[in-house]
Amino acid sequence: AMLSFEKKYRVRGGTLVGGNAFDFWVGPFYVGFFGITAMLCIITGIFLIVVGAVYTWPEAPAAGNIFLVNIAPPDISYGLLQVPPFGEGLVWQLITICALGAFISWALREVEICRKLGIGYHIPIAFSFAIFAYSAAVFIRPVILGSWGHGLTYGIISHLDWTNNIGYQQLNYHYHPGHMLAISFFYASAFALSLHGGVILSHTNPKKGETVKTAEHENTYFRDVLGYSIGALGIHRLGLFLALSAGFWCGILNLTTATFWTRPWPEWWTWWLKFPWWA
Ligand code: UQ2
Repeated sequence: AMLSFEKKYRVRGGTLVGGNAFDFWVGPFYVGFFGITAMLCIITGIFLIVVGAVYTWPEAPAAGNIFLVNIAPPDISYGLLQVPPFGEGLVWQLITICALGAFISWALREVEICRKLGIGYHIPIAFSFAIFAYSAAVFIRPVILGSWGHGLTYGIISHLDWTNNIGYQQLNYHYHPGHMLAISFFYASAFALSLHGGVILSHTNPKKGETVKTAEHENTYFRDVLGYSIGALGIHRLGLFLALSAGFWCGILNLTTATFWTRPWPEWWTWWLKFPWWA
């Protein structure tokens, strides 16, 4: 069933591509040109994952165990331009194209919906940070290093092994400043969301017979505890910043590993020790 306000906002316009041609809904879902391209990429991608999993099955030592399925990029020796056999990397490349096609289509469909509603582009911009983090692992870093073989492998256990391997290739990942920043932003995101979720529920869910509290209660609470309230709008700006920073530094972490810095990560910190007042 369509909600009363949905009908009101189902208006023509705001499309980036295709004019009125794909400007329609299927049930609750807005379609648009990018809804079509997203569906094509999703269906093709899922089909290729299934085919790729079956095709590369003999490589799973205990056949039948989904945890061991691994769809790997081509061998590093193929570089960026040589085409590998289907089961030895081409299927990984095709899946990656479908994934990027689906993610980018989804972001652009979000843009069309924002335009339709006349709201800001915050959501597609936010999603683009996630697309950036994924592209860093499967596209940008392999291009910087000159071979698709450096891409993230697809599999439940295998992607953990891949992460472990490139992480400890440079002695200790935890000394990577990008890793430190990404982790810190993940922690800060969880902290901010727990404060925000807590304060919202605490004043909008009163005991039976009591009234819902106000924005002044929220402000007063944090001023009592911390001497500072960031405000109702501020907490959402901060939340978006913290969350986007986490994804952003994940991507930077990936791109700087074994590319611009090839020595052990603990050695990166020698600039710190070279300060004149400590030297
Ligand atoms: C706040 C406020 C909210 C909130 C929260 C705060 C009324 C409903 C959670 C408190 C947040 C602060 C002081 C920032 C903390 C900093 C980090 C890095 C987590 O003031 O305004 O609105 O939900």
